[in-house]
Amino acid sequence: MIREQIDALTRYDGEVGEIIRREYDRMQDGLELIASENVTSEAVLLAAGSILTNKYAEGFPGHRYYGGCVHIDEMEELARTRACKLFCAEHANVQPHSGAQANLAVYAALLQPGDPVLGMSLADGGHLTHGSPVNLSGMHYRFASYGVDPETGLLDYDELDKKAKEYRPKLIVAGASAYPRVIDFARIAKTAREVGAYFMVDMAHIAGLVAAGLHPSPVPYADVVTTTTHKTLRGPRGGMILCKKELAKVIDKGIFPGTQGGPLEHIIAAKAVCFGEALTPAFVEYQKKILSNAKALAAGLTEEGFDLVSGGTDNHLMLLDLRSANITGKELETRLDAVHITANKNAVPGDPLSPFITSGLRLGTPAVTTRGLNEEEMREIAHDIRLAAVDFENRAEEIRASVAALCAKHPLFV
Ligand code: DSN
Repeated sequence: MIREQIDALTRYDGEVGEIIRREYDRMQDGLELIASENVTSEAVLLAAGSILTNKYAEGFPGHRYYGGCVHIDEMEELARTRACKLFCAEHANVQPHSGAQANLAVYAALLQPGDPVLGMSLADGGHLTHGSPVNLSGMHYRFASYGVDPETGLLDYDELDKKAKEYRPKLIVAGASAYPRVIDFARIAKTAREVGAYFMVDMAHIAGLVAAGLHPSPVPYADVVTTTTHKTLRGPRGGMILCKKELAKVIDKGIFPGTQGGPLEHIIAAKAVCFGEALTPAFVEYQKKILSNAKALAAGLTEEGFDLVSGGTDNHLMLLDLRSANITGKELETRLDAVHITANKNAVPGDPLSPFITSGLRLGTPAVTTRGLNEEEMREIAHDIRLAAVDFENRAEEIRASVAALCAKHPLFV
């Protein structure tokens, strides 16, 4: 179906169609190991490409600023209901255009400019929108940060607790974009309660695992939970906010009129499809395979001689510490690109190099697991990555052949 869609588009607009065709081929012919990416279903793509893009619907179901929203209301209500069922949440706002928008909307809803906030340091695996000075979050609010123990690579909960008691934040933000271990939300919630702070969890990376019951859910512990819908959750590119009933009004206002205008109702339809898929037993099986593939890839990389931050992984991602491998994250990312393996350079805790170079590489298994790759194939990929790191000049063709065979065996869409 996807090929036919691209053909149809190419008949209307050859230039656009051909670029999409080239991107389709790149995806089909390469192994996607970026931990935050995935391959959505045809149903998600159909909804995202639907006529709902035509409709303006500022406001929320039952309270819109435009006429003609009767079916849009049905769709947004369906998405909200499915989201609440999936995550056992009291209220869902499915309008955030992205995870960053979701986070900024929560800050706008709960904070005043200049308020103190405590979030995980970007350098230790946090996220730009958790208080980086180059992001609006760090410019408008007074963020302090906690991080990981430099020896173990594990979140230092004692340090977090100590900082919270000294700093007295109005909000504590948990969640990460490069942390390979389980996060103890109950423990951070206890600290938040003790210092009288709101507790927000950005579960974007692990949302699929949470939905499947394979990572402890933050929903019972946090006042507000934000997420994207396109990572492990495997839906369309977008965001969502979950919260307790008593915060529903203020959080909704943080999105509209606070930080966004018209919602993307075609994307909300695709989110509804994604939540429907995530409520099936097949999705739980898929998430289990993401985890077993991540464990196999981490074990394979360790056997190949790589150091992993924290020594391994409990979730869908891992972080190679390349300081002992005599190669930078940037160089390894470039070499892997050349053999059709896509990954991203990433700072490791205590990284002496700049974020544009880095001493680390982040790898994740959601997208390759969607394509059906198995644990044995993860070990083959680990070997390919090792060859790229140690003997790229002589072994590049061999790696390309290995990648091509894996991609041919596991088509992007069947
Ligand atoms: N950019 C995302 C990631 O790659 O983790 C986080 O927003």
